[in-house]
Amino acid sequence: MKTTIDIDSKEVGRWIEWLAAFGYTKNGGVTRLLYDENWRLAQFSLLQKMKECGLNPYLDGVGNLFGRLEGTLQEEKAILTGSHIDTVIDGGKYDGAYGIIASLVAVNYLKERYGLPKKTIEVVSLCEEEGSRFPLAFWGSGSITGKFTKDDCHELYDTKNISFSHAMLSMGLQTEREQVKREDIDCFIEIHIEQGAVLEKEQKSIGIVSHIVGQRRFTVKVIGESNHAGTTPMPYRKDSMHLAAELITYTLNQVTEIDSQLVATVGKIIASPNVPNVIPKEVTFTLDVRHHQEEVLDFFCGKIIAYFKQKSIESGMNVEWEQWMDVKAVAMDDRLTKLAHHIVQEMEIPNRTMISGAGHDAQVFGTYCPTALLFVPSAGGISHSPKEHTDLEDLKRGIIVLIEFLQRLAY
Ligand code: HGY
Ligand code: MN
Ligand code: MN
Repeated sequence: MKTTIDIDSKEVGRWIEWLAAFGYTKNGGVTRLLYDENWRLAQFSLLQKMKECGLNPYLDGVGNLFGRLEGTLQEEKAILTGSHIDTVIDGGKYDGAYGIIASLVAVNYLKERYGLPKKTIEVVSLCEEEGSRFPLAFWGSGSITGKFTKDDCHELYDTKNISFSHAMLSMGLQTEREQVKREDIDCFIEIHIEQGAVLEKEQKSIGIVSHIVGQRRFTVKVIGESNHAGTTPMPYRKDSMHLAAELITYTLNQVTEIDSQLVATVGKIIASPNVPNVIPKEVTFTLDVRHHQEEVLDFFCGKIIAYFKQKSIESGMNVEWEQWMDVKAVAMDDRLTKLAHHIVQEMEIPNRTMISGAGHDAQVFGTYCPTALLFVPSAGGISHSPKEHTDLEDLKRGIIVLIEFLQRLAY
């Protein structure tokens, strides 16, 4: 790699471990859910770190944390760089967290080496991206860009029946808050682990994302009749688990029939009353569907919903579905992507352009302001798992590219 920039990769590793400690699980994963105690400790500890890095930290009305480095030109717009602080349940140390740490290390390096930028830079720790606690994802970036307003978070409950509003209030944040939508974002730059195996397989160190796939999420509820597991003959049952299994099997089998790049996942399933000797009254499952073309998503979702309706009539059981996410496939900004490509070529870093199969805050910002998304490799392509890992040298290389990127944009 050709560059005069150097940072201490061990220091980056210490930052990763430090942030992972907020929500460490017994098998080495991380669980840090929107507004939970680990989230609160992480966000307020990051606020302290931003202060130590000489940034002006502040929280907005939904808990997004910003660290501002004022530009000398005193322009209205700011360059935003960062990622999300929340995780999936028992996730990895790097998803989201790396992007925040990389941005903090990069802006701190630039300030130490070049002083104040011409353009204001803000490091952001976005409050929520995963949709792990409540049936709503991209709450942080969605609030900044106006995709979401306070009305979108009412009547949402987590699995412990705690309401979104109550969780926000317990953080000292007001649900009836002033709008947090911002009009002063110049561009958004995110660096993130790939969460796939392409870079590792092709021995590339940096991925430059051209597009992020569109993503739809549903909650499907099958309503049958609970009854005795021993005394109810099979023909007399309205077994919601049996029907749910049919719907799930059909849905997942349809995917490869329709398009090789379509993916669908049933990641969560809850039976009620959820005991071994009772035929379940209700089974609720989630469905996550992704593709980079909206028309493929339209066709697939239309097909499976028609099947749900048909099976509901045949079985005499109710099948209800609610779509609670619809994030469009988004192209990243051409000018920023070209600049990123120019930088990695100049530095002679092995790189490739690619589509992101994972969703990112960059796809929400991408419909709102010029946005770029960079990847570093994921070991074995594993993510959303305690086994998630990226080598220190890859983490360091990503930060060096981010430093150069921000330097070109802001100084
Ligand atoms: O689900 C995703 O693709 C992202 O990690 N939130
Ligand atoms: Mn994730
Ligand atoms: Mn992520």
